[in-house]
Amino acid sequence: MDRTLVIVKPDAVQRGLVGELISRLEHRGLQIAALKLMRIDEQTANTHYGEHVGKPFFAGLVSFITSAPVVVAVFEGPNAQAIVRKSMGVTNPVNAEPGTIRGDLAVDLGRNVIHGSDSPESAEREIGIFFQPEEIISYSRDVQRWIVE
Ligand code: D4T
Repeated sequence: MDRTLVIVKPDAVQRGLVGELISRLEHRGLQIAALKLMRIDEQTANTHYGEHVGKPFFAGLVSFITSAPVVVAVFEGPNAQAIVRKSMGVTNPVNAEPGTIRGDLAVDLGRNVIHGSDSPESAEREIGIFFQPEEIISYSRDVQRWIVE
């Protein structure tokens, strides 16, 4: 089954949007395989955002993501990575379509409330950064036959 990493970013935790964001992805039909509240340390932030090292916004990005607790989750389902990205809307909330998480709940690129892996390969890498294998739980749901044909 496909899995992807989601981070409910510090701004969303501070704004009381954890339930809203997780709910939207659950209601879409994805299944929670792992979930925890944590504080990201600087080393983990550097690893997670490694592709952005050297960019002008890197320092601000690391300081933001480490500034307060986040909720990290693994969501599971067919095409989970692509489905989460579409549900999130594009990176800059100014351009995110209404109906998407960022299009409905954010206005600023530096406070865009959620992270989702940008490819299946990134998903595998990022899940490994935040979760030990034993923290990820496989289970079946009777409702699944009403979500996937
Ligand atoms: P994340 O990784 O947070 O889900 O965002 P995206 O995958 O949608 O976008 P990204 O990796 O290109 O950007 C990571 C993160 O950096 C912030 N950012 C980005 C920023 O503050 N200024 C910028 O100019 C860019 C491009 C927003 C998301």
